[in-house]
Amino acid sequence: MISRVLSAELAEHAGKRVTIAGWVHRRRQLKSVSFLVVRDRSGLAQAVTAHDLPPEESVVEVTGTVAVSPQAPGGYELVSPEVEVLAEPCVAPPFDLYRPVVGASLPTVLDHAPVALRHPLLRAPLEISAASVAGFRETLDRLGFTETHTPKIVGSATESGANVFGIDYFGRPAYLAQSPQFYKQALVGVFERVYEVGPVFRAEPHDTVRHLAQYTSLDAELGFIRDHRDVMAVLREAVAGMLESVRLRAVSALDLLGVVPPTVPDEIPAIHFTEAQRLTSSSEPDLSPAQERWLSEWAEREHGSEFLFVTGYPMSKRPFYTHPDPARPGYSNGFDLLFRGLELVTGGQRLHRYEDYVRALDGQTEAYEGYLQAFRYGMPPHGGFALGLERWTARLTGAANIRQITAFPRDLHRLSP
Ligand code: AMO
Repeated sequence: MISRVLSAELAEHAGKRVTIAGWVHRRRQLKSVSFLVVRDRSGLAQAVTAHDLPPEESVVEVTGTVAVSPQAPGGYELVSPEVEVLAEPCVAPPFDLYRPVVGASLPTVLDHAPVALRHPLLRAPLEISAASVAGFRETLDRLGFTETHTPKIVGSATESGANVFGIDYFGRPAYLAQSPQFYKQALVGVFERVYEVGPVFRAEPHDTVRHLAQYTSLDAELGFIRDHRDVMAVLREAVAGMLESVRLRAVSALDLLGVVPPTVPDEIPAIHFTEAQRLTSSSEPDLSPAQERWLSEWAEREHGSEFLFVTGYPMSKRPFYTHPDPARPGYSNGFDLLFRGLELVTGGQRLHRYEDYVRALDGQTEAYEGYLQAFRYGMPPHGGFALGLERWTARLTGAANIRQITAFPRDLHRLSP
């Protein structure tokens, strides 16, 4: 009986006749014999035949007998194959997908993303990204969090009015959500612990290697905390779970990219903002990208950690919902997590009493009435964080530009494909 198998499973079917399905990754026609390498979701498989072969990226089903072949990918190949072509490409890919390097510039890759991403080296970071999200979900599920889905079309800006996309909503002004911030807080009033994995939108006017106009935010929010340190502890678990999942689920992607995931210390080193200022000889109320890089190197040197928490950012630099540090006027219970020189996460404790919000908004509450309902009806001390998935994957895989590891990036210039 003929059964459909994956290319990675050939060894289990030695001597049998099986069918694999995928794309023609590479064909090599020699004088008397031809090699056909088929790519499917599990990897590559080779078939050997005397016949002509369809061009690269043809979609094929190949039925053949599994035979040992030390030179073939995985050590097995299909002999005496019958090749059925399910679809033929109209044009050749813009660069060879079978070469062990990506032979094209980033703009060429992005312009041809639907086919370029089939290159194993460009696909691998997306596998790492998927495994990371699976680990994030797994960890927060285990810790009693509920996954939620909140609106991406909203009536007011959540983070700052500056980089928000305005849209026309049935004749009324509306915005694309810059974060699920207000909704995740409201849902703490329902579930105590929530998380969300979803797109967020930032009208970033800057063309940088770490900003996108749409990115994937891994958000969490939890109630009944003492202060921001309880949030940091959950974040440490989430990051450890993401790395564990990558190690388990993305083995071949890690191998292909030559990436060894870092370990997370049991306790991630943490320094107060004022200490960060002292270390970088700065008196600025925020950290520059160069200072973040320097601090990361310092953490690696002093603490052997690729992760570093900076806590207690000045209140003036955090959004209005941030809880102040009761012990240090002017400073907040907000934190950032730096990873390999880059801000990966922002989080903190939030205000939870209605009157504190009225004060923080200087009484200008009209635009926020929907949000403030939660606090009118009683909210526990709570806090949360948001981790930028693309920044995470870029840092993990060593990609210099966030666009390299984003399937169809949106930025200042790019709206298609
Ligand atoms: P913040 O605005 O700092 O915080 O965003 C959280 C994290 O999202 C990532 N990030 C980005 N990634 C790609 N392109 C961008 N344009 C971009 N902007 C931000 C970063 C950043 O650390 N509501 C708060 C979070 C919270 O307190 O829970 C917020 O959105 O990795």
